[in-house]
Amino acid sequence: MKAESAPSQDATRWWQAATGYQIYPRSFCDSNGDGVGDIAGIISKLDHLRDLGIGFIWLSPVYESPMADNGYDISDYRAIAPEFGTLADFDRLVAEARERGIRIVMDLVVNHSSSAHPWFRAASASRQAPEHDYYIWRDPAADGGPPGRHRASFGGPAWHWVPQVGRYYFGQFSPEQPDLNWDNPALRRQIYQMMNWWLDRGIGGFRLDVISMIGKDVDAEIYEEGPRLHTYLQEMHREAFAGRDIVTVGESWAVSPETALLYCGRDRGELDMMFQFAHVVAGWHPELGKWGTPPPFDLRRFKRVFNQWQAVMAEDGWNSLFLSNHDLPRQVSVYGDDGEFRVASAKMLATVMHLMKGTPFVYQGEEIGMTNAHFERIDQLRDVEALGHYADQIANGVTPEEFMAGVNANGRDNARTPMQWTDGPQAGFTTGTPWLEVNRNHGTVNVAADRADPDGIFEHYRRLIALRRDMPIVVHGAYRPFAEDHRAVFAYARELDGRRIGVVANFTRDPVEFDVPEGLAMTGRCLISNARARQALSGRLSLAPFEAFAILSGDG
Ligand code: TEU
Ligand code: CA
Repeated sequence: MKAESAPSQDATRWWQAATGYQIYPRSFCDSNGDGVGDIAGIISKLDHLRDLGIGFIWLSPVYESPMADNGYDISDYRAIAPEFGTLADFDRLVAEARERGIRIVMDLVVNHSSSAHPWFRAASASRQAPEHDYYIWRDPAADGGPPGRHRASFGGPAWHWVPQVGRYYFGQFSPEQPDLNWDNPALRRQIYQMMNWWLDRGIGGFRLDVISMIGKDVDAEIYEEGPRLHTYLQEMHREAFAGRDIVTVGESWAVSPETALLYCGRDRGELDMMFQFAHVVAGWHPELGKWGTPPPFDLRRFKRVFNQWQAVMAEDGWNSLFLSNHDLPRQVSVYGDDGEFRVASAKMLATVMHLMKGTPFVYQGEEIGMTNAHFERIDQLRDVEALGHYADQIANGVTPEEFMAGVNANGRDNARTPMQWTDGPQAGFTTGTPWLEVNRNHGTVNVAADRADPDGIFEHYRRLIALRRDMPIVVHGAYRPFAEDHRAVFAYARELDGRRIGVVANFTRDPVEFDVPEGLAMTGRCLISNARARQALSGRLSLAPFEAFAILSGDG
C-alpha cells in the first residue's frame, strides 16, 4: 500500500492527534463525602489528567436526572444534577480543564429522555399537550394489549400503558426512558437549541448516546439505522455542529463497516467518528449474549474486526479506538490477565490500541490497570440493565450462579466501581460510603502506587499518548496488518513518507516464538516496550508473555 504523505498540520483536526479520557462522574472522585462522585471531585483530579497528556474528557451525563440509569435518563437538559454540583461548577470545570489544554466533550442522550422530564409529564397527562408528540405513542392493539411485542434492552416489554391518555408509549431501554419522537420537527428544534446552548458555553463537542436509534420506525419494527437517520444527522450538523471547532462521536451497537462512512465520511456533514462494538459482541456467548459465560478469547477474530475497521477508514472517516467504557467489563480482565501478568498485559493492550490509526479513548482507571470486581451476590449490583435482566433470565430458567457468571464476565458494574486513588479507606474515592463497593484489590491497584513506579502502567499510557500528540506517522500513517492468522500475536505497521513503525504484541500468558513476516522485517529505534528494548524485527523472535513493543525505522 502506498504510504501517503501526512496531511498538512492545519488539515489535522485537534481530535485526531489527541487522546480522549472517559469519566463516569458517579465513580471518579467524591468531594463532599456523600459517596457519589461529583464535578468538584473531577476538578480536584485534573492535574492527574494533565500529567497523563489527554486532550479531552468524554464526560458521562451530569444533567439533572432521577438516576434510573445513572444519568442516561435526563429530566432537565439545561441543569446539572444536584448530586454532581451546579452549572457554576460545570463552567469552572470547563475553564480549569482548558487551562490544562483539555476540552470537555459532553455525553448527550437524545434518543430518549427521562419519564420525569416535564415534556413527558405533560405528554402523558393529555393527548392535546403540545409535548404529547415529542414521544412515540400508539393506541392499544385490537385485543387491548400493547401495539407490539418488542422487548426493552433492560428487560421486560418496550411498550408501556398510560391510562390518562389511553395509549402506550415506547421505551427502548426502560419504562423510565421514553423514546423521543424524532419525526416531530418541533422536538428536533428543541434538541438543536439545547445543543447550541451547551456549545455556546465552550464545551468541546458531544458523545451521542445510541444515536443510530433516533431514526427508528416502530411500525416497521426498525429500531436501528432507520430510514430517516441520516436526514436527521445532517440536519443536526447544519443546525448545531457546522462551523464549530468541536468533535462529535456517535455511539452505535448497530453500525457496521458497510454503514460506518455514512455517519463519519468527511463529506457527509454528520459526525466525526463512531463508537462501534463488533470486537465486544465477538466475545459474547453465541446464544446467551453478554449474560452467558463467554467463549475462550479468539485473537484472530479480534484482529479481523480491527483490521476491517482500519481498512474501512483508511482513506475517509475516522476510527475511535477503545476496549473499555462505562458499559463494558475491564479490558485487562477480558483481553489480558488480571492476575500474575496484570501490568504487562495492561501495557500490551494499550500499545496495540494506541498505535493504530484513529482516536484512542482511555476509560477511567484503565491507565492503572483496574480490573473486574468479581461480585458474589446480586444485591451488590446497582446497574439497571443487570437487575432488569436478572428477573427475565431467572424466569427463563438461568440459575442465579450462571447469571452471576455472566455479570462477572460482562456486567456494566465492573467498570463502575469507584476510581482507586490510594490504598486508603474506600481507595481515596470518598470519605463516606460509596454508592457501589470499591474493588477489594485497591490496596495494590491504585493511582498512588502505580504512579510511584517509573515503569508503571500510567507511565506507559503517558508515553503512548505523547507519541500520538508528537508524531504525524502515528496520526496519519497508513495501517498494514501482518500475521493475521497468527493465534497469539497481533502485528501491524504504520507507514508514512518512507518511515515505518512496526508493532508486535504477544496476546498470551505464554512465551511465543514469532517468525517475523518478510514484509514486516525492519530495524530502527525502540519507541516503546513493556519488556526489553528491541531494535530489530526480523527472523524468529522469542516473545515473553504479553510482550509488546514498537520500532521506528527511517530517519526517526
Ligand atoms: O448504551 C447503549 C446500550 O445499548 C448499552 O447499554 C448496551 O445495551 C449494553 O451495554 C450491552 O452490553 C448507552 C449508554 O452507554 C448506556 O450507559 C445507557 O444505559 C444506554 O445507552 C441507554 O441510554
Ligand atoms: Ca459527592
